[in-house]
Amino acid sequence: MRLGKTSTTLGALGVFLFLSMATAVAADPAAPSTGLENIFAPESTPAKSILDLSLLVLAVTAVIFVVVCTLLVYAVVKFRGSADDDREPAQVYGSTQIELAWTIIPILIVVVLFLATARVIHAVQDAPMPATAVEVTAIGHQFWWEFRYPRLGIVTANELHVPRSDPARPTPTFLKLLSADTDHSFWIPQLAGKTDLIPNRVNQMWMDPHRTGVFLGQCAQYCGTQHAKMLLSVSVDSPEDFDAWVRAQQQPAIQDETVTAGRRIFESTACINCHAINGTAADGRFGPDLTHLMSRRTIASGAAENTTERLRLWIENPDAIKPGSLMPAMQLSDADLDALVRYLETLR
Ligand code: HEC
Ligand SMILES: [Cu+2]
Repeated sequence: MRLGKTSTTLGALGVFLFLSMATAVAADPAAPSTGLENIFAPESTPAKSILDLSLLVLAVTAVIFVVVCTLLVYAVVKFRGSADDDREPAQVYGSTQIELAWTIIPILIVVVLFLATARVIHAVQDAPMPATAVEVTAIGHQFWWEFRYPRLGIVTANELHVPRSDPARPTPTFLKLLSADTDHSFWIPQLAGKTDLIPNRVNQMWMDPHRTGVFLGQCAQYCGTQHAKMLLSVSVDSPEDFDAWVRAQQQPAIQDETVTAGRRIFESTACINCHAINGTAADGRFGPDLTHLMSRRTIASGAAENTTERLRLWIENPDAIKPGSLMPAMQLSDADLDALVRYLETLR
């Protein structure tokens, strides 16, 4: 009787798992992003191939689950004994048929799963790069992302921009993944599989998003204290918007005479050792490029909105927003802070 209870529990668990999977699959892909990215709503070829493969694996294993549970319930009910019956049941040894069946069927299942997986890995990892592809080098830092577009001469941080890829004229984005310090991992669930960024190694990945919008991800490999505040944001733009963004990013920083005071503070303190501002003396590479800081919605890898008040707080004391971040508090006076923020806010 105890066995019977176990299998009822197992059965209920199975039904629960199945229902929760079914509701996840039914989620509306057009629904506004909740910030919780849905692996069941792929928007790019690699993510779609991975989802299709996992649905196949889930289907195969679900069938096995149902068959095993059914046999288990059947056996428990059919062969249950009564309390006063202490005879041994009949013992059966060496049925060639049964031995063959439970050897060959699992081997066939494994071969099918292996072949299907190998096909998807090949299609995703060996996809040739078309001439129209956008090339990006993504570099993981503690605790932010650097994005370089070597062919376009752009350097930016934390908010990746890629063009929508239309099936008629594909413009996929091919990424080279590097690390400046330790292991990080690049994962935008709706766009592509997870790939690590490893020091002294070049990894690759690509995505061809079919829909415009902002897709979120998160560093998926523990890399230090602020690993959890390493948001990845990919803005998929229409081809026109992407071109406009590229042209704006290619400009050197705006020189605004009204904020010279702030600029002087920036250039006479350690800021320039860590940050680059294209067209000025600042060419540090330890922190994010600030040439077009104001084109980003957030600062510090999504840790704060890019507003006057948060920007000021960040420069005054980065730890207030991201404890353990690798930017030091510079002990500036209130007047200097105000002037600096006014300068930074001209960097559109
Ligand atoms: C020792 C190197 C270092 C110095 C000096 C430094 N920073 Fe930073 N800064 C960083 C790092 C590293 C980050 C990224 C922090 C993170 O997101 O974890 C950063 C981030 C920033 C950001 C946010 C950029 C973005 O897009 O997220 C701003 C703005 C900024 N620093 C301004 C300044 C200013 C102004 C100064 C001088 C008062 C300064 N920094 C001095 C290293 C430095
Ligand atoms: Cu990381």
